[in-house]
Amino acid sequence: MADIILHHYPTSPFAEKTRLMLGYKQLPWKSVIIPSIMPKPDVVALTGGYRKTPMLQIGADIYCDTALIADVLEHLQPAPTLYPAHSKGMARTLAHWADNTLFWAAMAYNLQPKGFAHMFTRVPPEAAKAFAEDRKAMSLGMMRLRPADAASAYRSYLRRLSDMLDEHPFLLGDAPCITDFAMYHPLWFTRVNTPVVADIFDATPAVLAWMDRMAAIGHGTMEKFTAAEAIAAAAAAMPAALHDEPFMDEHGIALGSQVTVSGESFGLEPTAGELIAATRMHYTLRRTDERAGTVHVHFPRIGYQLKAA
Ligand SMILES: N[C@@H](CCC(=O)N[C@@H](CS)C(=O)NCC(=O)O)C(=O)O
Repeated sequence: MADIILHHYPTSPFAEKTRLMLGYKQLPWKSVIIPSIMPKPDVVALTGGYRKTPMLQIGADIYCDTALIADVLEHLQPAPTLYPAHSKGMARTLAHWADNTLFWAAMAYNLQPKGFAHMFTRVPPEAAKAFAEDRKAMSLGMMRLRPADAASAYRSYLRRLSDMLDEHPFLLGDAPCITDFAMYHPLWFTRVNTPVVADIFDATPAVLAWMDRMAAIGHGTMEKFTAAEAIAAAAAAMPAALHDEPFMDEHGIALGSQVTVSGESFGLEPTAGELIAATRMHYTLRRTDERAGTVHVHFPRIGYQLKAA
């Protein structure tokens, strides 16, 4: 199999979710560090527009969104599973809640002025300003929680997580599953990137102990790789054969049409290409880039809009 290449940056919570899943599955990976704000020409050469972090590349296949990346890793290495048979519906549903509701409450709390100032202390003021402006543009039209409301919500969510840990070491049982990885990363951000506001954990020591167990999973075996090497790897590879799953049309858009796929909120940059698969859970677009050659870009259906170009 071609190398697993993760395009990410150290402080990204969704990247931490993915690094830990790679560690959990003991899948060796190559690390390409990408910018945290636009422009990201090397990312866009591969994705065709999608700019969120992280993104996973295997040869000429590009996987956007950590919900899809989790499915890809599960397929490559089924054990240990992210989706235990007895709770897979619940595990995915709770993970989706964590990646959305918990994530935004935690981030509004983390990036309150005190947290933001801590994160950017060693960075020139222009860089902090550029980061704030990039994220403001990404969240146009989104309802953002004010820090005080975020603090109350986050505190309640932490108590609920603590209750879930009363009877077992991980959220849904004796081993971590997709719910643990999705609930962990926004809390990791508080602890590691904005420790000045991490006293919110004082009331829930069971959550801190669970976070220690999650951190102990580690990131597995990683090797550094450059963006140029990753783009050359895409150019040298053929996209993998598509899975033999039926085409499911919900939009009246035929296979072979030129389409765009974009996020529903936060970072709406579209990827354009030919729709070559639309399965129960995923879309695949074929596109050709000057540097990366022909690539297949994959998205989950949930959270993304498919439109005729
Ligand atoms: N639903 C996406 C969310 C990804 C996301 O929002 N990532 C943040 C960083 S953790 C991001 O893209 N920030 C802007 C950027 O990195 O350009 C996923 O699961 O991958």
